[in-house]
This record gives sequence, structure tokens and C-alpha cells, in this order.
Amino acid sequence: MKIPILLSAALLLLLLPGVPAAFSSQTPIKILVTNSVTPSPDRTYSTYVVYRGILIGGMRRLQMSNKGFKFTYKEDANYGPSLQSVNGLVRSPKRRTYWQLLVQTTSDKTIRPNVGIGCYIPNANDTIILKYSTY
Ligand code: B12
Ligand SMILES: *[C@@H]1O[C@H](CO)[C@@H](O)[C@H](O)[C@H]1NC(C)=O
Repeated sequence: MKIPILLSAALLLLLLPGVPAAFSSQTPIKILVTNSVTPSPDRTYSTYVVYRGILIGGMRRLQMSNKGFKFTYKEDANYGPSLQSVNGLVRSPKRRTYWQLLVQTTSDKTIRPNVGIGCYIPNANDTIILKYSTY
């Protein structure tokens, strides 16, 4: 008798409003790669993160899908993954260049997250902008 009760509890959970999203779904995002230092064509890719998943998960998924997107990062002891290169273009401390992380939200606001790719949790239909920039 215990198993059927558990099963019906699980079914009930799935039927509760709001709950299915936590089980299923993909949160679609776009990734725009752009260069503000040396003019070069932008590239846009589509990928997704899992429910409440972190950005780097979607970036890894995109990289593995072989759509021409690749990236490397270094692990910072305090802040986690720090983006080093995108599509072969490497940041240079000497030239004071880095990969800035920006997010264009569905309300068309562009924000500069105060966390990196290992901490940022994208929202559905966010356009993540990886912008080669100087500081
Ligand atoms: C200077 C600075 C930068 C410089 C670092 C280059 C340099 N050589 O100066 C630049 C402009 C590149 C930078 C970039 C970013 N930064 Co910054 N940065 C700082 C700042 C003001 C000082 C760091 C420092 O020099 N510490 C002293 C040295 C001696 O210690 P250190 O451990 O060697 O410092 C290194 C790390 O801090 C690392 N670093 C800097 N920022 C970041 C961000 C992330 C996510 C990681 C993993 C590492 C990292 O670079 C430093 C130099 O090598 C701090 C705030 C603060 N007051 O501490 C924010 C700070 C560390 N940065 C922050 C953020 C969010 C970013 C960005 C993600 C911003 C963005 N949206 O693009 C990007 C990183 C993107 C990426 N490529 O992954 C946050 C991190 C919070 C968090 N929990 O993730 C902080 C705390 C500021 C904030 N907004 O609150 N940053
Ligand atoms: C995201 O975009 C898809 C497809 O255009 C749409 O069906 C969905 O409602 C959007 N979600 C949000 C939260 O904007």
C-alpha cells in the first residue's frame, strides 16, 4: 500500500500549479558574442539552462553541441570561473582586455550582472552578451 500512496503523491505534485516547471523544463537563452575592441561580426547562439541553472551550464551545453561556440575559463579561488576566451579570442591583462558579461532582459534593459558565469542564473529569453572589452 505504501508505493501507490507515494506514486499518487508524486502525481499530485506534478499537477500542482507552478510545480511542473521545477521538474521539466528548459529555460531558453541566447548568447551574443561581440567585440568592442576590434570591429568584427557578432555571433548569436541559442541554448538553454535547466530550471534555475547557472549560465556556465548553458555555455557548456552550447559548446558540446558543436555550433561553433567555444570558451575557456580559469577558476578564481574566491569568485569561481573567470571567462578567459570566447571563440579563441583570449583576454589579455597586458592589453587590459576582458570578456565582460552583460544581460539584455526581455524588458529590453541591459544589465551588468554583479556575479560571473558560474553564479549568474539566466531568466527565460535573456540574451547573454559576452563582450570583449577594455578596462
Ligand atoms: C578590478 C576588478 C575587475 C577587473 C580585473 C582585472 C584586473 N587585473 O584588474 C575586471 C574589469 C577584468 C573585472 C571583471 C569582472 N568582474 Co570584477 N572586480 C574587480 C574589483 C574591483 C577588484 C579586484 C581586485 O583587483 N582585487 C585585488 C587583487 C590583488 O586580488 P585578486 O584575487 O588577484 O583579484 C582578481 C579577482 O578579483 C579577479 N576578478 C575580478 N573580477 C572578477 C569576477 C569574477 C566573476 C571572477 C571569477 C574573478 C574576478 O581579477 C582580479 C585580478 O586578477 C572587484 C571588487 C573588489 N573591490 O574587490 C570586482 C569583482 C571581483 N568583480 C566582480 C564581477 C561581477 C566582475 C564581472 C563578472 C563583471 C561583468 N558583469 O562583466 C567581470 C568578470 C567577467 C569574466 N571575464 O568572467 C564582482 C564579483 C562578485 C561575484 N561574487 O562574482 C566583484 C566583487 C565586484 C562586484 N560587482 O561586486 N573585475
Ligand atoms: C520566451 O519565448 C518563448 C518563445 O518565443 C515564449 O513562448 C515564452 O512565453 C517566452 N517566455 C518568457 C518568460 O518571456
